[in-house]
Amino acid sequence: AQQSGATMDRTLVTYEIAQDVAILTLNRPEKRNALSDHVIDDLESGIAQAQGEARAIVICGNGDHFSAGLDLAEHAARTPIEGVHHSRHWHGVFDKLEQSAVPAFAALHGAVVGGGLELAAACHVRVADETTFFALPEGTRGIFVGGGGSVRAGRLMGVARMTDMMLTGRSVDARQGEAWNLCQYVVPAGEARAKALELASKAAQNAPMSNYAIINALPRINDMGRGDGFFVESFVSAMTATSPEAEARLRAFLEKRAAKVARPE
Ligand code: 1HE
Repeated sequence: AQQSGATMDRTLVTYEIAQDVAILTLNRPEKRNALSDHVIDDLESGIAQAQGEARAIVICGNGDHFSAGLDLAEHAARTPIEGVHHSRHWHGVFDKLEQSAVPAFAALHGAVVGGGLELAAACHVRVADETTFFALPEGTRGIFVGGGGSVRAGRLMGVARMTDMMLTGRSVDARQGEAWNLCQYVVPAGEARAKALELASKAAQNAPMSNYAIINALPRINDMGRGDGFFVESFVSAMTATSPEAEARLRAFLEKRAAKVARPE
């Protein structure tokens, strides 16, 4: 399954794996990659498949936009309790991504809107190209976030900015998004996927235990009080440092066989 370039077509989310990185591409460009139930199901199975065979994930979108968010055509038909289950299902799928065994890198361009931003926020690193714009138009549509946005996007940018975005429906460009912590990188138009792949390939070479600790321990510790955080950190630290892989990597550095930390480019 790890063959370079091996592909497996899903209808609405394509899956390919190359050099240990699974690339999940939202593939519904005619509807601007709106997240229908079908898209969420395909995303779920792609995330599950990546757990077994990839060391990092890249999520990107086909066409001119990353994602227009919730499929508004499907939304209208739900009863209140169906709406609760729908939202909880998104939570489950996005949790699988955020609490994945391997890190996820979002490659963003064009609209990163509503549920599209919630999906991006469940990834660990976001790379936006200059065409990217972020928005939370839920207020103008008469609805609310339901894909974990009030928790994840709110923690990323802060509740005041998120409140403003939801009340006014304003769009935030890539640079502003970077300043607001909605993305960690801004690259020229058309280069987000390549940059995300480069970063994912780099992260894929880390010790799996370190990557697991980074993506699973950090958000949990962030939700804890200081004392609990320090306590949990000491255990995660001791567990990772005594793994055989850590010992080999530390020895490699001391024997001058490992790369030094590079100066910023
Ligand atoms: C859609 C959707 C959608 C496009 N659901 N069909 N999201 C929104 O409120 C964003 C709504 N979409 C837009 O504002 C624009 O489509 C875009 C700025 C993203 C892109 O504009 P553009 O000019 O490239 O495309 P378009 O012509 O508006 O859309 C092309 C087609 O996609 C068109 O369908 P067609 O049959 O007329 O060709 C659109 O109707 C369709 N389309 N976006 C369904 N979102 C778990 S809670 C999460 C809550 C939310 O995500 S709220 C945010 C919803």
